[in-house]
Formats: sequence, structure tokens, C-alpha cells
Amino acid sequence: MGDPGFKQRAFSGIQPSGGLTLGNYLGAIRRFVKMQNAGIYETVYCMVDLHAITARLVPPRELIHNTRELCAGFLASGVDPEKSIVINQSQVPEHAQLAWIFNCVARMGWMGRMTQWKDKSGKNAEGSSLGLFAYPALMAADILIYHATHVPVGEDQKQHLELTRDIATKFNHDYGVAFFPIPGPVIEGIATRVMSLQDGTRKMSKSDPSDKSRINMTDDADAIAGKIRKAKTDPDPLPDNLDGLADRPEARNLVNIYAALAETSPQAVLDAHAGALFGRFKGALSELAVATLTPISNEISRLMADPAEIDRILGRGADRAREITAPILEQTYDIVGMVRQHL
Ligand code: AQP
Repeated sequence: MGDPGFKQRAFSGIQPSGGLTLGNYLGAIRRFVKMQNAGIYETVYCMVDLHAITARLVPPRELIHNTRELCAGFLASGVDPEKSIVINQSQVPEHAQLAWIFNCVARMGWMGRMTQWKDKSGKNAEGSSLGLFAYPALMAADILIYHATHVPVGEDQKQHLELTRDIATKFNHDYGVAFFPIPGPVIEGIATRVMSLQDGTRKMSKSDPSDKSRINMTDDADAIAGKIRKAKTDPDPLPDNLDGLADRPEARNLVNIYAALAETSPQAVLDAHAGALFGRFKGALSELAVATLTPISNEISRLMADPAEIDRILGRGADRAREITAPILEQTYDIVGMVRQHL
């Protein structure tokens, strides 16, 4: 996986479009930390604030708060700014500059086929922002401005990553170069798609209008327990094997969440809880979720008490990032034929 001709570098980002959810944590951040600590990759992790304004106008104060809180969530979960480059997208202007070049490489038809565009624009494509339509080209730029080879993401981002590969391939082909790597997704584990607590067929999401549908990483113990208690389930006991969860999306989701939090397999969860009714299983899940998440939410609160320190970390991350991104943008401009003054 990844492109063997390039340095092993992982890039991933999360939108500060709302508070962090358990889906973001299990599907993305926890794996960011594993990749950071694997000692194989250079890792770059990003608050993608330019993406966060594509779907709706986020009030400026809210965007600032969300971005700092997201950064605090990264750090509280184990992302270490000494080991990883931690940045805010808008502070590294080469992301948006390369995105313009990619807007001219990507085809309208490619963008129109993206399921996220279809889902988020819904029946109102005419009234949606151009930024929402062009979102995947900016995402491609986020990744390729680092020549990243690996991208840890949840299942929902797989299609966008395929488009990133298409853009890199077309750029290389059109200009007759082997300049951009063809990055590979890192989608592994049981929590690549954490579902809503209220509807097991929909992804848990920060922008779901119902707060009961998700566990926020800043929820306290009572809120976590209350949401798990009210999570939609069915009247049947837990089965003893995975086939027994086939047509029970809500039950499967809670088993998967338990397994992901406990870092075990869904079958091992069933081995321990087969025959239990949901009242009892939810109690065990609450205990596990509270024990795992409370230290993180406490640490987020501690970090948020010193916003200047968060801004300093992001500023330093941007300086380190630009040592990589500025030369890659210059080389891209050279390839494309933009006149530069080389000193
Ligand atoms: N439910 C989920 N299960 C597993 N992984 C998830 N991710 C998001 N939701 C889940 C992963 O988190 C990373 C960051 O996602 P994002 O914030 O850039 O956008 P998103 O996927 O659109 O996440 P949300 O929470 O649904 O945000 P909104 O509501 O603003 O659109 C990605 O790696 C994603 O796969």
C-alpha cells in the first residue's frame, strides 16, 4: 500500500465543523496515534477548517472554538506535536494553492459522482456552495501537497481517496511526470464505520441534528450513560455469533463500539455477552465508554483552558509543514509552466 517510490508519510484531517464524535475518535484519531507511534511514517494531522465552511456558514466564533477543541481532542487522544506535524489547514496556504491547480485537473463528472456531494447537497444542488462541490479536489491537495503515501480514514472517505488517486494519476499523465505519489487509504479495524445511536443504518456524524445520535468526545459520564441507555435497540438477547447480528444494525453497532473500545473482536464480545438483554449489555458498554473517554474529555477541558498554547502548537506545526509544502508547490508550478523567479 502507498507508493513505494516516495518517503513513507501519512496525512489525515478532520473538519472542525462541530464537536468531535466517538466515530471520529475510533475511525480516525485513534489510528492517527497508532501510525504516529509505529515509527514507520512521518505523520501530518490537520484541522481542515477550509473544508468546515463548505456545507454551511459556521459562525466565526464557533469555528475558532471548534478548531481549538479539535486540536485539544487530537492532543488529549495521544497525538504528540513533537512526533507529528499538527496543523490548521488555513495556516498552510499551499493547500489552497495546489487545490486550484487540481480544480483544473479534476473533471466535473468525477465530482458529480461523489456520494458525499449527493448526500450533503441533497435536493438543493443549485443552492449548494461551489466549495462543497470542489471539496474532493481540496482534499486531494491536502494529501498530495505533502507527497503523502498513506491516508488513515474511515470507510466514508474511501471514494474521496480514490478521486485523489485519479487526480494524481491524471496530473502525472497530462504533464508527463512521476511527481505525485498515488496514496493508499489505511482503512482497518472494526470501527471504520461507527453508526448513529438512533439509526443503525446512518453514520454517526457531528452534523446530525440529533445530539442523542452521537457520543461527543466532550460528553461527561452522565451524558454518555444517558445516550447509551436511550440508544435504539431491539427486544432480542445478544446472539452467540456474528450471523445473529445480520439484520440487526443497531445491535451490531453497539457490539462493534464495545469491541472497538475494548480493542477486541466483535466475536469476543459476543462470547462474553451472549444471551444478555440490552438493558444489561448497555450497562457494561456505558462503563467501558465512560472509563475510556472520561480521561480524554478531562484532558480536552484542561487544554482548552489555555487557548494561547493551542495556537502556539498550531503555529509551530504550520512552520514545520511549510518546509515540506512550499518546495512541492514551487515544483508543481514549474511543471505546470508558471513563471517563477529562481534565486
Ligand atoms: N461514524 C464514523 N465512523 C468511523 N469514522 C468516521 N469518521 C467520521 N465519522 C465516522 C472519520 O473521521 C474523519 C474525519 O471526518 P470529517 O470530520 O472530515 O468528516 P466526516 O467524515 O463528514 O465526519 P462527520 O462527523 O460526519 O462530519 P460532518 O457531520 O461535518 O460531515 C474521517 O477519516 C472520517 O472517515
